[in-house]
Amino acid sequence: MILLYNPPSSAQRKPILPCSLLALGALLEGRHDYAIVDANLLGLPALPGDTVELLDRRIRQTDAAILAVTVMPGPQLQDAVPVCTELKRRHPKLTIIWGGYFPSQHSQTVLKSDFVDYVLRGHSERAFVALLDALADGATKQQIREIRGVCDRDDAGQPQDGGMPALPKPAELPAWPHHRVNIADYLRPTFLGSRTIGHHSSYGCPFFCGFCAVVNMVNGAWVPDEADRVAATVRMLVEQHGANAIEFYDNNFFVSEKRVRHFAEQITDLNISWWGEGRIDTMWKFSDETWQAMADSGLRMVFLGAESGSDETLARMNKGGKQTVAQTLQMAEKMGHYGIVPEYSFVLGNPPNPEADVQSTMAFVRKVKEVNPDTEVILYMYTPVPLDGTLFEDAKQSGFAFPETLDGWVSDDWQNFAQRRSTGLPWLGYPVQQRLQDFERVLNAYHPTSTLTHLTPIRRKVLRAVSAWRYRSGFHRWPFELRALHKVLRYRRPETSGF
Ligand code: B12
Ligand code: SF4
Repeated sequence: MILLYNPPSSAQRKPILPCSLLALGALLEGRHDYAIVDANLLGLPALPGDTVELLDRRIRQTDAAILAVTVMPGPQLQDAVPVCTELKRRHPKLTIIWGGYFPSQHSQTVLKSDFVDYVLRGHSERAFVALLDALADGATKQQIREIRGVCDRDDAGQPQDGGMPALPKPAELPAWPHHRVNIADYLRPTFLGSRTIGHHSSYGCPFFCGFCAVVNMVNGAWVPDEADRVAATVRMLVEQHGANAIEFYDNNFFVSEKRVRHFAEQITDLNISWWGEGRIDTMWKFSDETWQAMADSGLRMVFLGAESGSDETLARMNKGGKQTVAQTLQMAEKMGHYGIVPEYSFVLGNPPNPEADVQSTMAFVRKVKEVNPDTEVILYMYTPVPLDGTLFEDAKQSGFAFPETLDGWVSDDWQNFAQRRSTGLPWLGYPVQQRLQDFERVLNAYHPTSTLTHLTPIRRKVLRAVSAWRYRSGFHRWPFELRALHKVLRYRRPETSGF
């Protein structure tokens, strides 16, 4: 028996469909005996003590020999480290395998800890099956090492890098085994609909933005599932499970206009809402017919990397050289025309001059709001990912270095870092961070967004009236009155929202 484990990924939300584990499970069906264990269903907060007992019980009940864990940086890592340490102590023969974004980027650091036996890097469902087959067949260490993507330790205990496996093509993979989970557990109320569920329809992204963790997972490759198959899955989720809204977690759902248009046309009759992530310069080229088809099919909001209010910074971020701030403004206007909310994400505080960067982007955000006040604005602090030849080099020159052990990664400072809330980055003084938070508070009070469906028109007017002098004068500091108002009206998006 193989247990596929999803550590707690959010302290505040209803559980999100564990897509990573469903993608792995799809290839195990009929081949290996497995079960999905999702700590997010335990009720909150699920502490490492609770999840150890949950897994310990399941291991004993099923006589499991393998525990495969999906690990994102942040809370999942914070659970996975103590939980796997303890389970290895209790079950020394249990083989522990880690995969997902964190171990893909930091495989060597993970393997310095002896409780993880194997790390699989990248989109590794095929490599995972090959490893399980090899373990079941009693393969030698050397044979296992030949499977691309599998990282382990050599005889001297030194971590070995197995490289990235070839990117599987979703169109050639079996459908996800949705029957392995109780879909009703994952239907959540969001602004999109009362029964929202997630899906994922492509791997990778053809771009190379210098701050993005996707780049070294896929190296510029983008492989989609077919529009027909994606539409059929959505139809199944709606008709069989009562979903009325879909969130697409693809890194870049909108790469192919043809695929998007075809998909949109296929789901229009379902009368649902949907959301996905895209690029401004790509979608800018979509025809009016495609925009109309997307709007008609229920596209309510698109998460777009606006990133910065300066063309120079966009170029330094390697946004592809085609996206400009002028285009960002025009896009906000265009989307307003189609009734689709732009959800603009900005990456601020970039080295080498974070102060100026924050300042210019804050000014630009105000312009965006003038063009389309419904625009959602998400402000992230620049958080380096290990990507050579990019902003990461500037970060390293400022004295930045990743922790070299898992214990380092689970410390409070690095947890904040992983969740893009760090105040301890060498190039970033705390005042910059504070200034940004104060600005966000004023901005969201003056322009409460349309996705905050609980805010009545009267409450919106109150928020605007109270914050108007700050917004107009640009004095955002010490917004105590807005902090108090937030407690009553909950007008800000949760701190951890967005991906
Ligand atoms: C949905 C999602 C979430 C959900 C939780 C999902 C869950 N598992 O419960 C929520 C909203 C809670 C979330 C939160 C966060 N997320 Co998130 N999230 C995503 C998102 C959009 C989709 C993940 C997904 O389901 N993908 C679909 C599956 C099929 O792909 P996959 O996960 O990559 O899995 C494949 C491989 O990685 C691998 N694999 C994965 N796990 C395993 C395990 C084993 C054993 C093996 C062999 C292989 C394997 O094989 C899979 C199949 O190919 C991704 C972006 C993306 N498109 O992937 C970001 C992403 C993973 N998140 C990210 C981040 C930063 C966060 C946060 C830290 C953000 C924050 N501000 O706090 C938080 C905290 C994370 C945590 N709580 O631990 C980053 C990670 C960046 C990085 N530096 O590594 C990503 C890449 C977004 C981005 N572009 O920056 N997230
Ligand atoms: S377009 Fe988005 S997903 Fe693609 S590399 Fe840039 S930030 Fe990453």
